[in-house]
Amino acid sequence: MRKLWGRLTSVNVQKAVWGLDEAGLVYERIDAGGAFGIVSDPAYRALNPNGLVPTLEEDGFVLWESNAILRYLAATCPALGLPEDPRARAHVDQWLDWQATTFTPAMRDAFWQLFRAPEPDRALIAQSLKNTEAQAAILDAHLADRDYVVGDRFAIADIALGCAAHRWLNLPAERVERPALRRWYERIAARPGAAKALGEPIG
Ligand SMILES: N[C@@H](CCC(=O)N[C@@H](CS)C(=O)NCC(=O)O)C(=O)O
Repeated sequence: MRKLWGRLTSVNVQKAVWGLDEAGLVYERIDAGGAFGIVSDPAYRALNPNGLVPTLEEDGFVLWESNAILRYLAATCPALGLPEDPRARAHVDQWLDWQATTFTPAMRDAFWQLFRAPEPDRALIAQSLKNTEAQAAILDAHLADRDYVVGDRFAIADIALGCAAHRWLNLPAERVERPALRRWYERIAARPGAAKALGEPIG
């Protein structure tokens, strides 16, 4: 039995859902985190001591950290196979790390202030949008002559960055139009495997 814990409004849960759906795996998703609670329950903490989502559970095997979940799915499911070439794999890792350490953190303040703060801090939003524009420009330039983030096939780097781009492109804010980023996002968001992950309002 395979279970995924986490609410669909979490960008990190979206990555895991997209990975599972692309891989064609059967799983039960249990809403957890945010208003659903559960993440502070001792039983959940025993699975994931961080009290965060997502957590994947497969017959006693437990895995947290959304990009680790994506790497695991890619390692075990041919449909999401990692490239064999070590350099191409390294590029997949590079972009996964960049998503987690750079792109998503840059937009965090804007997202929280726009969706969660009772009195949004406009200066914080402006700074976060400015920081994210700089990262979006990097991704846009990278995608200028590519259909996918690494090589010529869809891979987990597209999933991680696709979920981050989904949030970025749907923030209720003004953005610089980035044609290559937009084209790539629309291409991968149209995949059947993305339907559930990207199907909810971002907030
Ligand atoms: N690095 C972790 C971050 C996980 C994380 O921060 N999850 C957020 C949602 S995106 C969370 O669980 N927040 C608390 C909650 O939803 O209750 C990952 O990539 O899985």
